[in-house]
Amino acid sequence: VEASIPEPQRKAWLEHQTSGFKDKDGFETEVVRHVETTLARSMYNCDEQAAYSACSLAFRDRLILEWNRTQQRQTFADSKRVYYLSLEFLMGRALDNAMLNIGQKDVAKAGLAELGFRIEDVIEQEHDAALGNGGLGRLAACFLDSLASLNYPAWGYGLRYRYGIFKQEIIDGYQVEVPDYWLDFNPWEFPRHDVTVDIQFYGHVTKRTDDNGKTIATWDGGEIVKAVAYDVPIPGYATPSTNNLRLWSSKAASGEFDFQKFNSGDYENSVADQQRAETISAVLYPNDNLDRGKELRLKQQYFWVAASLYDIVRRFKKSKRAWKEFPEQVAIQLNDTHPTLAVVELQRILVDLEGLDWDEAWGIVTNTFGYTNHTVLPEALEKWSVPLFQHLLPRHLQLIYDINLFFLQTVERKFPKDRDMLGRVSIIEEAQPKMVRMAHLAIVGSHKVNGVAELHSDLIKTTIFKDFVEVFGPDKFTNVTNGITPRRWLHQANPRLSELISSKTGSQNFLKDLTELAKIEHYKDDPDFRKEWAEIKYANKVRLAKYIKKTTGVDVNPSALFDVQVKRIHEYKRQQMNIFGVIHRYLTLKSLSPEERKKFQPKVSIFGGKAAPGYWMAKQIIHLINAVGAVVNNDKEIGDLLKVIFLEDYNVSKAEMIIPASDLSEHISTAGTEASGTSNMKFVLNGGLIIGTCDGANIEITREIGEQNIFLFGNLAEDVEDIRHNHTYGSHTVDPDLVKVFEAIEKGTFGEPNDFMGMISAVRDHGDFYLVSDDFHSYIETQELVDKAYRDQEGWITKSIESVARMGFFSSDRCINEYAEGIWNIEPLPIKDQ
Ligand code: CJB
Repeated sequence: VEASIPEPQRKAWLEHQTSGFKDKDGFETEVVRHVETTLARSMYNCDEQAAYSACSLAFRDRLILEWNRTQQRQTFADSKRVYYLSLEFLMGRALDNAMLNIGQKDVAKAGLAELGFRIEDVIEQEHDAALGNGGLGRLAACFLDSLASLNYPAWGYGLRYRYGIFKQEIIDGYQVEVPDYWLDFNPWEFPRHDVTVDIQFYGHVTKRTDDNGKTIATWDGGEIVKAVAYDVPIPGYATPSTNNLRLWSSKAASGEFDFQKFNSGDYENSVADQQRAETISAVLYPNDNLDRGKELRLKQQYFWVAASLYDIVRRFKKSKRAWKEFPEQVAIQLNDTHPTLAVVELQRILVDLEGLDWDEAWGIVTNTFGYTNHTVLPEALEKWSVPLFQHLLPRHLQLIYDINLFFLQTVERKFPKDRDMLGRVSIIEEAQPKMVRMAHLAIVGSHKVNGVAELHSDLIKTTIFKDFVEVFGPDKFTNVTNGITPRRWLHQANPRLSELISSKTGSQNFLKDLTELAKIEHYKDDPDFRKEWAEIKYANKVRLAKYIKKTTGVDVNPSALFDVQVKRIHEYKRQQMNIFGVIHRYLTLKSLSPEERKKFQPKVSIFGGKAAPGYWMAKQIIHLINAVGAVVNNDKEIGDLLKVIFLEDYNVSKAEMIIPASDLSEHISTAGTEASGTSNMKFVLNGGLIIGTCDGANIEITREIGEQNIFLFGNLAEDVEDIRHNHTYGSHTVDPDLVKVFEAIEKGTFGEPNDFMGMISAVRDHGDFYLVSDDFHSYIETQELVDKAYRDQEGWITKSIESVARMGFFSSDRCINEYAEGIWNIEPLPIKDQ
């Protein structure tokens, strides 16, 4: 029975609800109310944690109202929606973002101050929502911000992991992983116990022929797990639009443990079913750019995809439209290949459950999906074994075989007798055991495939997906260069810089249209502006220096050049080259006389990032960085000339503090390996310069800001293959400066040399796959150019201002508009007065 809506009461109540607080008193009243009632505490016993909780609940109340209105508006408009399917959403903290997007941080600051709290301390209480590994997950979070800010009708779908990415501790110089249980108190999610979907695994398929001679497949038996929806409101910036991120949590279908087993004394097994079911959404796999092929991961993928599609189809069916209109109402974006099963699941729903013809169903499917590729690294391309599929998802495997058959038939028509081509493009790899190539399935099942930066989109067309360009033609493949949200990565992370920019551009509109940054270039020679610019950077460095002192005990001089590399630790990202460079710098300093040393540019080398728990080489890199720090930081001769810092547990909220404090950041991947990079954009947007290779978005950043404002070095992507070939078949000599670095390590300068031999022999004895030695000389030379440029502080400030002014292109708003127009074919929903 549905309650009839008491319209007058509802209206009367809503009239009193505005989307913001009237003033600081209004805000305080709400905080006090939440402390005293929701939290059942007294204001006399309200600590920072309680203040955080109450403040979040007060803002959450504002969000919910707009969230409801947005959903009603979208339902009423009945226009096309986009669904962003991502296994990762690296959201970070929500409160600061909510306050800024609603536009009432000032009110909260004043209100909290009156209640006896500093807003910064309150914000710091929040645990990061860390449901992602790195760039791919953070990109999804930036996209949600832009989708809401631009008023697109959009939903995110993901998994509600009980444990996000592990917390990293550094103990005796080694990484130790600690579980990240983040759900103790999370005011930003709403359990929807009434929104559940039963998800089937295992079982068997039977086929029969109906009266019309049509084959009907039914999938029976196996195991059922329940998916429960948890909704997270996503506020847009300076708009009432508040979108929804729906995360699925797994539960045993019965929801209860087995009392019979319990009563008969079988305590352990009585909860086993429940625990097994809950395991599905228990933990985020902590690998970045690596596919491990674990059964539970495939279970996660199907669980999330099936629940999301059920939800999407249920919403579509309410509109009572014909199936052929599905792609006019629904766009689904596959964030990497992780959700590719959605292609098969939609075909299954349409053919097996809704009775559509194969071809009609397949037309709907391919017009619905778009696929984004984020990497060309072979070890990251997902493959699942056919026997595993057969066991876990028997009907889906049949459908994949049929999809593949029809696809290969079209290929054969186009390329008769080219058996090699058929083998190369097949969705099934003929190996032992056979494997399902998820990227091939994603390409075949989508109408558009995009890379994430120009170079990367070209590379996928000429290397890993070359054959598909021949099969489908070039128009199916496109580029959408990544972007970042300026709300979090400028306004929130660097409030003073944001304030200075708005004072010169005349408003905060640059946060909605980042190309307005261009206006600040007029002020690049204005002495007051330049002074304020430099002071802001310095203040951000002082803040980071204090944090370094607090967390590592090391004193660093804020006037030194802060050189930062923070990102996941990976051989292709080449943190090893950076630390070898630091050792080279240390050896050079040691060889100089005290007089000569005085001329040297003081530097703080700052590292941060997690290694996947099973990635031995990445862990060795972390260990070497810490070992070098332990020696260099305690060398009295060196003092402030060089410090080496490893910041523990790099995450989104730490990035918000570190990025605005950098003078120089390192984006030094082997050319052709980093698809885009997005932190490069964040650093430049905050006035830091870059040392980098001609890789990913570095290339487009250079085009926008000008070659004079970036320090590029190293071999080009087009030459990498030949160089590698030479390493294997030609002569391979290690760069002489790098030899000296290796000798120092081997002498025991940084502790037990055996601890670091893996890194050395990868370069010296195992083909130097990442071209560390080939690029080392050019890297060192370019670092010398950096030192020289930094000594000319005035010149440096000009570079910094020019760079920021020219970063307008890299907003995720531009990026989302490109997806909307070129891939999703959706329009923003206008906001009218309600
Ligand atoms: N990326 O973070 C990941 N994980 C992967 O498994 C594959 C790629 C990154 O995606 C970012 C967003 O597109 C890119 O900027 C970055 O270069 C890429 O490594």
